Amino acid sequence: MKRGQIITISILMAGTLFSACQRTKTSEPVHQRPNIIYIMADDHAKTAISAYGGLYDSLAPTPNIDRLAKEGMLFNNVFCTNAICGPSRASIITGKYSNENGYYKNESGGQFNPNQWTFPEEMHKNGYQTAMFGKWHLGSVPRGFDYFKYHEGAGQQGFYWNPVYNENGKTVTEKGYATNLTANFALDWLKTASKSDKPFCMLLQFKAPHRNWDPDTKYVDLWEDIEMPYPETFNDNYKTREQTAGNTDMTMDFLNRKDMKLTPPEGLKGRELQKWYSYGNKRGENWKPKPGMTEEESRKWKFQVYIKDYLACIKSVDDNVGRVLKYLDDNGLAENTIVIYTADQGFYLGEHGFFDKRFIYEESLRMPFLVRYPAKVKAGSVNNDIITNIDFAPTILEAAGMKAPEEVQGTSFYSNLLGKTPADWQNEMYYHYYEFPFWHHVQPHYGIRNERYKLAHFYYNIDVWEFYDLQKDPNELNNAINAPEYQDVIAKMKVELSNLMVKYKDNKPLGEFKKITDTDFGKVSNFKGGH
Ligand code: SGN
Ligand code: CA
Repeated sequence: MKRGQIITISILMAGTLFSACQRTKTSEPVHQRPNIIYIMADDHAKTAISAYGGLYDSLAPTPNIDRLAKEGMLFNNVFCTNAICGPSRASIITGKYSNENGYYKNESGGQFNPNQWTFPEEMHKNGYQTAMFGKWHLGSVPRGFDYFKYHEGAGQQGFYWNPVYNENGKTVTEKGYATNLTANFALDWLKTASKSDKPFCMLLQFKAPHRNWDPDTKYVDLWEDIEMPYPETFNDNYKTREQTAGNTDMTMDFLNRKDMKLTPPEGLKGRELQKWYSYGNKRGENWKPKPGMTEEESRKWKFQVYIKDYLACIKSVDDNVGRVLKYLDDNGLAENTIVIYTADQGFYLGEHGFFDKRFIYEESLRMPFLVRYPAKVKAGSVNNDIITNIDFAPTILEAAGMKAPEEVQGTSFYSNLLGKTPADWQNEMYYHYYEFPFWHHVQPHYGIRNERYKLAHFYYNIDVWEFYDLQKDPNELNNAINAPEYQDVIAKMKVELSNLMVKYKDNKPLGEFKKITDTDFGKVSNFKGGH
């Protein structure tokens, strides 16, 4: 070894010792705290990630997202507590149910109360550099971020093309495709953040693959000559579920002309044009793409356009996840950076004849969840524990050496992530959905799901209980609420459901729940931070 090298190494060692002694209020030495990259897509069903397998895994693979499973842990049973955008996001950052964080609905759901505890703000207070990119959709000015750039327009849904962002309070219009742009901004921030001594926590929240499923130009015709396979329950007749699954506005019949990328007649402008595009949204507007088509041909045609555009949007999300992973690889950051990939809820890809989400049924209840953390998480591992979106905040904090305050309702699954599930880990979860009738006419309901069974009460202007044995009926086609063989289990689960409602402080009279559905809390776009 040359003299110069010895000196360099001595300096480096001294630096390491120095930073090891530098401690924050938290238990971990500064230099050991991991970076966090929390990636969340909008409406990305687990069935559209090839690591989870399924109908489209070879036709539309997601190699970059799959890397997280190969190099980290894949979670099979992560559930959303209120399967709709804003409320799920509010639950994720607060670690609380909608009834505790006050954010129940999207439509007339009001503004997220920014004066409450959130995990990004906690990380910021404890020395993390923090940033958020993409979809925010909470109508409030984001707090606890050094930098943010979120979608404005269309009630904070944002636009796929030439999107408008709110960059630290300033409105800016950018040229290009939203998924690529959002990742560009995130990577730009990372370049600076990763040079600092402080760890970083970045929320990268893609708008895609949300409705109206507008793919990047290069992916528009990817599967032109292929007929995509249909899910088993595409032709569900809703028997035993007539008033719930059988009475929605989310079947193929409700896909509108804009979703189907039809070209409007020339000369239509403004409101008239919007009206033309949104035709299909309302009951009685079911249209056929070609004269003479049967109902079935029409439904199938719409499904093909829908699923191809949806999967094509995901191609761009996957590409950009790849860019982020490459950045970490190229800069020696992979080992100590926790990368999470998830979505705000699940989604129907034709199951039960649906698109959209909202129901406690499996396809919308389930969230994809993959975590890579090479320093501590075993590559290629799989976890089957029951976890919900209120558990994310305490987990991320624990990974960063912090503890969530008592008021947080979720439980950290950090130990589960390290491969050691606590013996007393939760074996059931609680669900509550409120928005009705707009959009999609899904009855408000609450329920419980455990490892085998699911029980739900749909209560707004009907009084319907449903019960499913997921082992015998994984597709939830047979509401077995009246089946004699299940009466003992149902009675027991009703008690467990009441206990969960008490535990999560949601044990209120039905009238109060209905009031929440009926209350107009205001439009996201009407608030400062909304637009
Ligand atoms: C929009 C969509 C709905 C969708 C909601 C909620 N209609 O209003 O289909 O259910 O968003 O989505 S659209 O014609 O405007 O696309 S969420 O992801 O924000 O919960
Ligand atoms: Ca969503």
